Amino acid sequence: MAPHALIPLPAEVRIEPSDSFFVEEGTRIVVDPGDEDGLRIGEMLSELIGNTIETMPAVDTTVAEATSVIRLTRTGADPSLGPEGYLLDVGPTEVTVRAIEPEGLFYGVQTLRQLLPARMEYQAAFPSPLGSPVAQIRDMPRFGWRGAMLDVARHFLPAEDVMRFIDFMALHKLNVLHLHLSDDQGWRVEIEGWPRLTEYGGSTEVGGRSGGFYSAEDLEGIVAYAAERFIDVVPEIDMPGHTNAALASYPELNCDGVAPELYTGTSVGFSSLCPDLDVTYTFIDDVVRQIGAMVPSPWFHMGGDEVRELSEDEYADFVGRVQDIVRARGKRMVGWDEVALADIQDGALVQLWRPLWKGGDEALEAGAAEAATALKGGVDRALAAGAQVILSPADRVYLDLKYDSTTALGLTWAGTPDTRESYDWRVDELFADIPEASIAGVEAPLWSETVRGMSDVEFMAFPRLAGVAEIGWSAADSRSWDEYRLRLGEQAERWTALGINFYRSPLVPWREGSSN
Ligand code: NGO
Repeated sequence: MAPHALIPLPAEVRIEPSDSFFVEEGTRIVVDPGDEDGLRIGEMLSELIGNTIETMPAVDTTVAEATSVIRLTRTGADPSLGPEGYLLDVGPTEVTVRAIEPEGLFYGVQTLRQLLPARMEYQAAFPSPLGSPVAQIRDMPRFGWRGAMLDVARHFLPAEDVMRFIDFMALHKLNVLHLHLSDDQGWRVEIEGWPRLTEYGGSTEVGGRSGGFYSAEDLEGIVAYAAERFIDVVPEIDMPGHTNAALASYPELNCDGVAPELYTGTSVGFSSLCPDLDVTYTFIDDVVRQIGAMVPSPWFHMGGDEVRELSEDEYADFVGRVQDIVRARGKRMVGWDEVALADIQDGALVQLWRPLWKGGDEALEAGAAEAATALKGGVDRALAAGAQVILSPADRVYLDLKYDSTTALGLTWAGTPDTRESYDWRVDELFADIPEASIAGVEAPLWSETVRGMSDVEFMAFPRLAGVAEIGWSAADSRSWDEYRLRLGEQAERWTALGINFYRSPLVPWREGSSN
């Protein structure tokens, strides 16, 4: 059995299993006077605990005569732990979370949650004592970008499902939700002045079923829900390729003025916005401005992947123009790794996804070796200009790939990364030629060609997403698969209580538990 079930693994953990803190009917949560964020985080904790006890713990700024206290405070915090770091001290009668920023308080609470019994996650649990071992934890993340991506374009996911996914991200201290909002098969966000994008372009999805889209209120609702959990929603409108839904909606966006049919298959690379038309850039500017207003993130993801319809020069000019629009609208650009072939500016992010970084170019086939050389040259130039990278190597962290050849859902184009392969790699080995300071972090994309509805999403994401969360958060030297798989096995009861439809990987000793 693992000594604790914390994922991601904290920087320093001391557990004293012989002594415990118990949440009781009289337990109080105490926050600093005037700390609105602390109050909100305290209330979230109270609700969680409230599943399992008769009276939800009161959240207040003082405590008269409680025998058991959970304190969330900014005083005595260690600034060297950074804005997301925290100290968690679980004593026999008092728990203290200290952090300089609310993010840190929130993460300290997630850690406390994982120390408390999994049955607290049931919505209406039978009242029973909740104990945490006495512990001292000092923690901070390795990377600032710890992301997951949902492709709501190939198969649409209603806002409630996205929020449920956000809950699971928060439990694992992930802080970026990248939403892939448009592709050949669907346009999923309302844009004023371009109503057919959603009315027509959003009407279907892969397989030809009816699709769907987010109104501005829906998207703002998702963003607000995420923000309460310290998750930044990064919107992506994929361009110039992956744009059939937009091209089908507006003939004037096509070079020949003729709109193609809606597309419900799963091929890639056949569509492109027309780089020679002025209306293309008016359209992009409208989209960037309006989405930028709905989503406060500093980032706008322009896609940029898999463009086969433009020449290299046309492509590079296009990316340059979009980058200027994004900057003019006050945002910083993110793009899939092909954008490194254009002139990438200071402050942008290049998301490495193609499995071209494998230990030395000799491991690659001839065509791929050429692509790898071009990509690496582009990335070097982008880094020299002041850009950074996000790591999403498909053969490791693409959540839409099958776990093995027997998985019913999923693709296989970059392999079948099982739970071990998606966890058991090191950033400094796989990307040895990129300095750590140039790495913003890691992100696990879940493309949805074969993934329809929340139950499919959960099955493909869990357990792999927990492993990616740990790669993003925990120091590389502290991680090992042999130890991790035990901690992972301990998640079964909590994930079951949360109703997560996770894949019981045969590589993991799941401890299902039976208590409620
Ligand atoms: C590729 C492609 C996507 C596919 C995905 C499937 C990128 C960046 N573009 O990743 O359109 O959905 O693979 O795994």
